[in-house]
Order: sequence, then C-alpha cells, then structure tokens
Amino acid sequence: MMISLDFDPFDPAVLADPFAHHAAVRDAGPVVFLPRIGCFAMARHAEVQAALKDFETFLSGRGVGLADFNREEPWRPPSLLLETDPPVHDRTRGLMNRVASLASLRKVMPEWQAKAEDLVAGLVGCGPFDAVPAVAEAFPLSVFPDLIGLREDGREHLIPYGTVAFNAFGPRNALLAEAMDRAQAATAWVAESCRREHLRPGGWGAQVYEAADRGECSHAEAERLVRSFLTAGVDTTVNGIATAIHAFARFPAEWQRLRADPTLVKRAVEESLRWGGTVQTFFRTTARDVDVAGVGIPEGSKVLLFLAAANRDPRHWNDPDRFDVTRQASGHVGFGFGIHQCLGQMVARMEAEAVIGAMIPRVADIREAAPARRRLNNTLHAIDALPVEFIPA
Ligand code: OVM
Repeated sequence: MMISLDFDPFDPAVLADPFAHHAAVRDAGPVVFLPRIGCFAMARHAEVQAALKDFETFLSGRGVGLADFNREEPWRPPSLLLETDPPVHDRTRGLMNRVASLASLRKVMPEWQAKAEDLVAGLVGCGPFDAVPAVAEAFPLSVFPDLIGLREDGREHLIPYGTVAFNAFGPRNALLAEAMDRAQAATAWVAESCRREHLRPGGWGAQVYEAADRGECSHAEAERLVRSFLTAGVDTTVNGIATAIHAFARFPAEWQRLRADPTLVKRAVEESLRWGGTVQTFFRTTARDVDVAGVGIPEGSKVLLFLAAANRDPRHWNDPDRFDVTRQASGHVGFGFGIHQCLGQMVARMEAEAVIGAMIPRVADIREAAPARRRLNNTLHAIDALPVEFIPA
C-alpha cells in the first residue's frame, strides 16, 4: 500500500527545524510518497542504507537533487563522482581515492593540530564570540585550501559556492535564487581555480592532473574532479564543526565526560556526525520498477533519502536524540553509504578532531552566550551564528 504524506521537506519552517518533522516521515511507513514535491521518500535507517547500497537500482547519474537530469538541464556540468554511475564513477573515484589518501593526511595532521591549538588558545577567556567565523570557518579555511593547493586570492568564495551547490539539490526556490545571485563571482572564481596553472605543485589538485598525465582520466575530467574538492570540502566541514561545538554547548555534561577521558575524541566526533545531520538529504532516481517493503516505485522516480532522519531512527538507535560521546555511532549514514560514501570523510574527521582535541585541555566549559541562529539551506543543516564563551581550564 502506498502512503502519501502532505509534507514539503523544503518548506522554510521545516528547514528551520528539520528534526522536529522526521518522526512523522519515519512513522508513516518504510517508503512514502510526497505529493508536494512529487517524489518518494525514505527516512528509516534500514531502507535508507539499503537504497544507498543498491547503486544499480537507485541511480546517481540522473542527479542527486530533486531535478532529474534526463528532463532538466543541471545548473552546472554534473560532478564526475557524485552525479555519475559505474563504470565512469569507479574510474574517477579510484583515482580520487589515491589522491585523497590517509597517508597524505597523516603527514599534515601535526600541522593541523598546531594550528587548531593556536586558534583555540586565542579564544579562551576572551569573553563571548561567534564560533562560526572564529572557529568553524577559520579552521577549515586555514588548512583545506592549502591541502588542495589553491591560489591565495579569492578563497572567501569557497563558502558561498558550497552554499549554492547544496541549495541546488532542492527545488528552485527563493533560497537557491538568492544563493545563485550572491555567488556569481564565486562560480567564476571556482571554475578558474580548478585550472592546472592555478594549482600549487604537491597539492591534491595538482595530483589529480598528474593522474591525468598518466592516462587515468582526461585533462578536462581532471578539471571537473578538482571542482569536487572545492564544492564538497568547505561548507560541509564548516557546518560540521559548528554543529559539534553546538552539541557540546547544549550537552555540557558530555563535554565534561570527554574532558575526563580525551581518548573518546574520535567517538565524540563520530557521534556529532550522527547526531548533527549537517547533510540532511540526498536523492536518487530509480533505474527500474522496484518494490521496497511492499511499495511499488516506478522506474524514473526521484527518491528522497533522509540521511539525518536515518541517523536518529529509534528502530536502529537507542535514545537517538541524545548526544552521547560514548556511543558507538559507526553505521551512521551522515557520510552516505556504499560506493558514493563521502570521499573526504577522513578530511572532515581530522579537521573536527584537531579542533575538538585542541579544546579539550584548554576549555573547561562551553557556554552558549545567546541562542544559535540557523542559516536555511535546501540540503545543509547550517549554523549562521553560534555565540559562545570558552571558559579557560
Ligand atoms: C561534487 C560533490 C560531492 C559531494 C557533495 C557535493 C555539493 C558535491 O562532486 O561536486 O555537494
């Protein structure tokens, strides 16, 4: 039986407080139809994970937003990773995996830790400040563009570009129009920055072109693959770090538990990825008629996967709305699952670990100085302002 739900996930009131609406979608059924946006949706952990795993049925190549690329022109040439299916995907993903390696991240980790320590040391005991620009934006911008080897000028375009890209997965609403207007210059800067002559030797960007020199992809493909780093690597980690700090401000006892046992830092970061829901949703498109839990989904249907709702599904998690630094949060789908699972997940984890790790010995208490303010986005659960005070240890 097909269940229809009168629910628009892109309504501003929903985007402002998405978690308040997830239970209704999960409880309506394993698969529901959302007539307001004309697509199917899954919000339970089991079905979301199964759909992500079955890349042959649930395609990415027709777009992972609301728009079906078979019917609508994408806002930019499709990503050769995110918006591509095998066999092309496996070739591009393979070469990008070799560039974005754990070994190359391990080399920069000591430098990232030192930068995070300096940043945090400058903020403790200085009264209330906004942790979004001061930490969540400042830290990723101090390490990620250098990892890629980007030119210095114009790095301020990275966040507005990410904002457009993530809004573009939703409908053509006011949020997207506004982000597009504001990111005209950013789009041109990003396109230019992906060219080989703008990428410093040794960085991940230059290494993608070296893979092209070896024949692993074309030079045109290399340019578009570098664009993936710039699109997916900044707004995500900025909001992920802001969300982690926000979680500790809202659950002060969890901050004390982490301070008492700093070896929990990796678990705490994983738990903030589960609890936080920075990337709320992605779509797939069905390659064939498919039956999911007794519901027939016709070929060519858009299916909205609520990653953030799956990460708080009580069918899978115990006391899911509770942020618990000792929880074994692995198995969350915050980075997706299967062949498209986030390429940059170790970058994201290591950035968060550097920041939280630097705070543990220095910050006795994280006080919310004023309520956090959200920034509405069609895909991201974003924080615009996070006024806090770091009480010195
Ligand atoms: C991409 C990409 C990958 C993941 C997320 C994303 C805008 C973009 O390959 O361009 O979000």
